[in-house]
Amino acid sequence: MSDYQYILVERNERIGIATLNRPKELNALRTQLLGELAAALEEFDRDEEIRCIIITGAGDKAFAAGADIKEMADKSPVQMMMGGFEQWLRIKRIRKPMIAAVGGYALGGGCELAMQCDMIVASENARFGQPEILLGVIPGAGGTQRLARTLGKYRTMEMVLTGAQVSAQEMAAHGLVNRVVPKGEHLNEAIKLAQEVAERPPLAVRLAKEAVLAAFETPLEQGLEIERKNFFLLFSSEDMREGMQAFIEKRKAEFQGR
Ligand code: CO8
Repeated sequence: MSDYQYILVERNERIGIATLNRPKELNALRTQLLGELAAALEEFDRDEEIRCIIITGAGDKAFAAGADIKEMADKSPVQMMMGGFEQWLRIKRIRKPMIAAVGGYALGGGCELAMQCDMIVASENARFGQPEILLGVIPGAGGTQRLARTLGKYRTMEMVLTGAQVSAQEMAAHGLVNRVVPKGEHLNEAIKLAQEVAERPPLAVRLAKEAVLAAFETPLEQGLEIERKNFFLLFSSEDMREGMQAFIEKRKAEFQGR
């Protein structure tokens, strides 16, 4: 793995863990940090040993308190466009499942990064919010769209128009958080969830992720088509033969990722 300045990268068996590591600045997302994160995630995505990825934040105060306001304050529109935005697209293209393990603040770009993940595990002190309006801007990395698709119009409007923070419990009640755990337990719980996913056949996991994401980006007919084609495609995998044979023989399936 490469040397990074602002993130830590580790492997826990078949799980890749990327930790945003600027705890004194509440893991604010500098452009370089986002570039490092995108590179680390791409490396995990290419690595056949890795089956699931976790993104978390160092320290107990924050997952990430947003884009780095000090870095952003003087930027022009063109600098913003040419700067960190490409990194968000790179993160969006990761094909393996990603879990956000959120302890403390997930605000602005931090909330958007958590929402780019496929599942969110949060500790009970986690706080989610899109406070950009308080800075004279609006969310720019998916906040208005991804919140609205999960929480609906009215809650999203309240969050985006007031910038108010929302608790992990409330986000769980509205379907944006999978599990709320005691303070400090978010990473352990995310690892447990990742281990479950890591045991599943990786080709099916990858095509399942693609199909679920299609629900957010395509009309129903097209999403159904993607699902159907991915379903048929998996009948060419050895893991499908193994999975069904193991069921018939009443034994545990041994998936090889082929
Ligand atoms: N950027 C830079 N520095 C930050 C940020 C941030 N987002 N958040 C916290 N920090 C720094 C503080 O400046 C402080 O540094 P210092 O000690 O040098 O003064 C340190 O982290 C600790 O923060 P606080 O002292 O403020 O800690 P508190 O516990 O008092 O407050 C809060 C915690 C409530 C989280 C507070 O820090 C806060 O409001 N932070 C800003 C939150 C925010 O507005 N986030 C949204 C930023 S805008 C954004 O994310 C847009 C994303 C667009 C993406 C699209 C790109 C193309």
